[in-house]
Amino acid sequence: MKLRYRTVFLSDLHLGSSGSRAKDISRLLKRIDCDTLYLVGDIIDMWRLRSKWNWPAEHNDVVRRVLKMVKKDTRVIYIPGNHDEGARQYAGLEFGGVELLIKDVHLTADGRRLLVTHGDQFDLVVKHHPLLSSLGGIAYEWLMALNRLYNVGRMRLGFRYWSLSKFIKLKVKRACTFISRFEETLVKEAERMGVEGVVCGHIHKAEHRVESGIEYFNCGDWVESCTLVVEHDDGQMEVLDGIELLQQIRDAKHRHQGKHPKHGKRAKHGKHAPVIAGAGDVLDDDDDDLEPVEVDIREPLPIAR
Ligand SMILES: [Mn+2]
Repeated sequence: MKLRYRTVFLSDLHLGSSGSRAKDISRLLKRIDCDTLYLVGDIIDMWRLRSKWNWPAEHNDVVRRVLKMVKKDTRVIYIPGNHDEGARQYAGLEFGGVELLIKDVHLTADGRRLLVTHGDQFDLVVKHHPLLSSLGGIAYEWLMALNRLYNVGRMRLGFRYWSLSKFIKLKVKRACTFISRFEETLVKEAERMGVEGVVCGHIHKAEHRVESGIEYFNCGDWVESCTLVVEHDDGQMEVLDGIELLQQIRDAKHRHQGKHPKHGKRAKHGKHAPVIAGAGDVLDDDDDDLEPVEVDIREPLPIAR
């Protein structure tokens, strides 16, 4: 089963950091068939890699999955963000068929032009207070680690995933002001460029809204919310929950095999094992169809300082 889209926009995968949901990203990419894949920044977290080299096999699998899509004629455009800004110096070049660009204007099937940018250039905190933003980054990582622990407990008890940062973003007014200012600035930039909308990432908050006639899309992230923006073949754009998509694929697969979608193989023992979002033991996980490693990243990539 393949999910067919004209364009897929993913951002903030943060590969190389322990929080990255790399396995889920690979699972989803495996099921996607699209003409163009935009990687909208913070794909490889060079900030984290610089302080601690952490590149498990699952993170490499994402790279291999993307390269496989290139081989199958998907156009892949990588627009670096602030966590992979080292790659910006290679803008205009191509790596294994992946095009590197600072920003792009995407033309939808129904003729709308959308500015594609990571968005950190429009984040005043990152721009003027780099120390503050990296401290914020460390605090964020601690919070995420705490949130993961909490959710392991919740899932063992059969509860749904609960997002701490979503809660904070909803509750804390300052975070709201920050987010709305970011969104506003990007809408203004699209207006200035005379395009119909913008697709960005950076603030880890998936979104679609229309502000003064300009469409604002944010891809969210794959550290926590696991979201993506897609363009259907008719030009319709949509923000999707990646974990829900994976669940639908799983259910469809079980229906196909004539099993009850909720209980899978374990049902015959009469045990109601909870289906955990992201736990892919029921999903076909073999990576035999992956190409041999073409890019083996053992050494840190050169980083411009
Ligand atoms: Mn960013």
